[in-house]
Amino acid sequence: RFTPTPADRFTFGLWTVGWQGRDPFGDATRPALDPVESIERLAELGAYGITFHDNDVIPFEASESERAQTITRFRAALDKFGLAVPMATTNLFTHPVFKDGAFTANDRDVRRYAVRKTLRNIDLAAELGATTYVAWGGRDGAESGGAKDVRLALDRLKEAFDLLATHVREQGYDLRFAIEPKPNEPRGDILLPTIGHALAFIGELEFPELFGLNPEVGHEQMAGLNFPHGIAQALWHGKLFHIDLNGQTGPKYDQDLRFGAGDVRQAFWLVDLLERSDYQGPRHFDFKPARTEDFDGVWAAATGCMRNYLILADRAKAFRADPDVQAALRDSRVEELAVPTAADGLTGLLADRASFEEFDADAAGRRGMAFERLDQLALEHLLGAR
Ligand code: 3MF
Ligand code: MG
Ligand code: MG
Ligand code: MG
Repeated sequence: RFTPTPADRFTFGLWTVGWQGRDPFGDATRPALDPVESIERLAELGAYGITFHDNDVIPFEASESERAQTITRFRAALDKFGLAVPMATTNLFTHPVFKDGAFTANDRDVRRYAVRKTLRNIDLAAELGATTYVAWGGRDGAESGGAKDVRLALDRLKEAFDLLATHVREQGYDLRFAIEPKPNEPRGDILLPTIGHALAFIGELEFPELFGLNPEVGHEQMAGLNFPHGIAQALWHGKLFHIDLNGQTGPKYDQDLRFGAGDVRQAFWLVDLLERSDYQGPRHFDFKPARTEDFDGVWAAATGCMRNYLILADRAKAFRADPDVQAALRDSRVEELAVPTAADGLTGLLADRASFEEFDADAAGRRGMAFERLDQLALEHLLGAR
């Protein structure tokens, strides 16, 4: 029970299990992991695929021939262990050249380099069969007000995304972009800090249909926002292209806890929403196994991510199937929200005396919503008490 299989479509960033535990105050606590070993272990654990930044596989300084050899070895491992690559992305943040950002660096030569680095990895992503290309701003942001003209930075961000989309169209790739919002860290403030900011920005692009979102649990929660609500809005706009699942305990540094750790109630409502939605993409984990762990702890954390998703899906299903919950949902009039407010149109609404002139606002104000009972039932299902 709760044993993941590839049919569950669980995917992991190579940088997750491969994280060596370096943080701003401490050195690495684990040696580097060979991506081929990660592929083998994740396949054994029941994952469907892996995702990567260019430099998770190909060292930044690799020559053309080293790059080609590395890719050949990487592809062979994917084939051997049967893992897919549904998504890829670019590292535009580690090397010092990106210290002021990539697509929005003040230095034009850095911006041109960043777009070229991304274009090259898009070609590799398409070659490996990826259908989603994630763009996380990384260091596109600032620490001080005078350092970045944000309106110009948004012009340059649009310019970069228009170039990337033009390339995808010209090459005929079956690839869409998923922008990943994050409020801060490593910059003091990052551009496109939340799902809402990113959705609004996409509307200004030349090929908006090629752009959606890759929201991350912890990133929205760092801003104190409700992640399931953000996901619901992304779904509503048809823009949930991909997702980064992990855990976070409120507004603090980007914790990247394994999925299910952190705010388990939001995790429950998230899985309940995803499983009832039309989202068909991978369930992608972007977490960091704590730096206290050895490799046994790394694989335990990866397994925990997948098990917690399956357990929460099971709990959410039981919640929805419970007759007491169905009665509580009725008492809370949850489904009444599906009824249009004025199917009779503006004329009908204006002519309807019951809607205003004869409406008893005091009586309506006295009606209880019965949400407490509904939420208690949810909590009891989540806690395994029902
Ligand atoms: C940073 C992140 C990133 C992105 C990745 C692209 C290193 O907080 O979440 O992970 O997810 O760059 O997908
Ligand atoms: Mg993150
Ligand atoms: Mg992420
Ligand atoms: Mg995070």
